[in-house]
Amino acid sequence: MKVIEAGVAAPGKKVAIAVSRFNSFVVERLLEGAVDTLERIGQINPNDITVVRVPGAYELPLTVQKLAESKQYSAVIAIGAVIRGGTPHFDFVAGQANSGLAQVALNTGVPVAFGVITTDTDEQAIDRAGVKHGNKGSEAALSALEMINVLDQI
Ligand code: INI
Repeated sequence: MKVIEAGVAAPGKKVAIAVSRFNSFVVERLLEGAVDTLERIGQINPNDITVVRVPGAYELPLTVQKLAESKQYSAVIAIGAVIRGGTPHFDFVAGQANSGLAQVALNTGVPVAFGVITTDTDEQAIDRAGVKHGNKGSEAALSALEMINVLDQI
């Protein structure tokens, strides 16, 4: 039996992070988690990390698509926070971010890590940005690193 699996060190690789400004109080913590994981665990050189800021999670799929199509990056990480308000707007933004990002990965063949949290409350968002439930930006970065190495082997 041949099993393909990979570690998470990827020195020498270039990674892009698309990050939304909306809900910056939590998104900045997710970004910090992602960068820390890329550098400390992935051994990615800080100069090989490109951060692109966009208005909101709705803008992430197009931005990530452009980054992936540039073929300059081994993986792209999307980071954002969609927090439910009292209107259906949440569902449109969260749905577009989710399906749009999945589509980009399939269409370009470049791994796209999903670091967009969708929560009902600010507190749940904070808990996922380095408080009670880890840091989803860091988890997305770990997944990007592993996918870079897995896809390299296939
Ligand atoms: N964008 C977010 O990233 N998170 C949200 O919670 C959010 N809400 O709830 O409205 C949000 N809206 C803005 C949206 O992403 C676009 O930037 C905007 O609609 C302009 O295209």
